[in-house]
Amino acid sequence: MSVKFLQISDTHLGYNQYGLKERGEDFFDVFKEAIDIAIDEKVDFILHSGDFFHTSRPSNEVLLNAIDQLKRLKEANIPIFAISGNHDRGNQVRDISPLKILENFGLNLVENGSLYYEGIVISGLKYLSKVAIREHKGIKDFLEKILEKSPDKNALHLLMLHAEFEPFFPNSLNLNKEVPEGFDYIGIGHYHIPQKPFLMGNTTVLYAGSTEFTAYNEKEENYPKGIHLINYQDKEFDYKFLELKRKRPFIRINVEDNLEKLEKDLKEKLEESYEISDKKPVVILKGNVKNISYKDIYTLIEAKNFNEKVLHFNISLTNIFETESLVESLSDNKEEPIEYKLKEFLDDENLYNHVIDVIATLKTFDTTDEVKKYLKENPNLLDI
Ligand SMILES: [Mn+2]
Repeated sequence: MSVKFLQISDTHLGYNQYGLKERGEDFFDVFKEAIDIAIDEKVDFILHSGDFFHTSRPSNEVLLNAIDQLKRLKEANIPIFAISGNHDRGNQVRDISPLKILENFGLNLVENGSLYYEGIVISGLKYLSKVAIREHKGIKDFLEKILEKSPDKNALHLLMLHAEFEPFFPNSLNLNKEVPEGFDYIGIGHYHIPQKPFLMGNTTVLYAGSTEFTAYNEKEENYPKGIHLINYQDKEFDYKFLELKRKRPFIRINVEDNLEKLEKDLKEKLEESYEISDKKPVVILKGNVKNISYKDIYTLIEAKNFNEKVLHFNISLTNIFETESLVESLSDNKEEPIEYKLKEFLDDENLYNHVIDVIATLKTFDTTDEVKKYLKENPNLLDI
């Protein structure tokens, strides 16, 4: 038997990152590119391992655009099988997964069970809450039941999962212990950096990754975004990673106490970016500085018209001087600064650090108008 399919995951349709419609369009651009590839390659089907939508309440426009892409697949006779991820499963009490709507337009939802398609058993387990996982001491019993009910024990068994596994998520499930023998292939969503497939016993495992940046950090920046073309022939999985070209370029620059250097770095990186993509990049500026402020950077951006060449600036500065003065005031404890007061009622250390960062950022502006402008350009400042 031979079969050819596309493994995709974490498309997060409808995510207007940074509050920008353009970012929402980017997520659709790469999704369309994936569908183009499926059609060009004449694959037998697509597996989607969760987080199809960014939220469980996508807008009508997002639903309509998703349905348009499903129509293209239907016309090309390519079925798509999917599970819900943590982003789009709905909270079960208040509402159902929006993928249930797409079932009426040809999407095959495999939430906790199997479908039998042309001699292949395609199984899926949607994202489960931490409570459900604790109650069942993992996901193994779900997977064992799926296998028990398999319509054809000798068929090729493909599985989709969307869950947290070691080592990508600390203190999470151990894939080796959770998966019973009997699945030939597992496509896993949730972890956003695409990995190469590996063998676990007789099972081929692939962490698919996301198709666009939902978060941008040092860990993700050096990895491409893409999808996976899988060819199963003579009992072996042959594999090809296909990079998606329509993704938005991201640039990261380390900010030092030198505005001239920043200008030079920015110019260089923008030129490089325009060589690989006609999309204006998102620019991440980060640094530990003493003598320059957000305001200085915004003044530079405006004076040199960088706004015209960049989709969005995401700036985050840590001010060495501010941190030092905070430590001093904490130790002598003469008057209680707001940071000290906050510690009394913010138990969570991450939350505390986040709030302190926000305050430090806002302190560098002189007027409310400046703060408003900054918040408009960096709406994710308050994301927790
Ligand atoms: Mn995701």
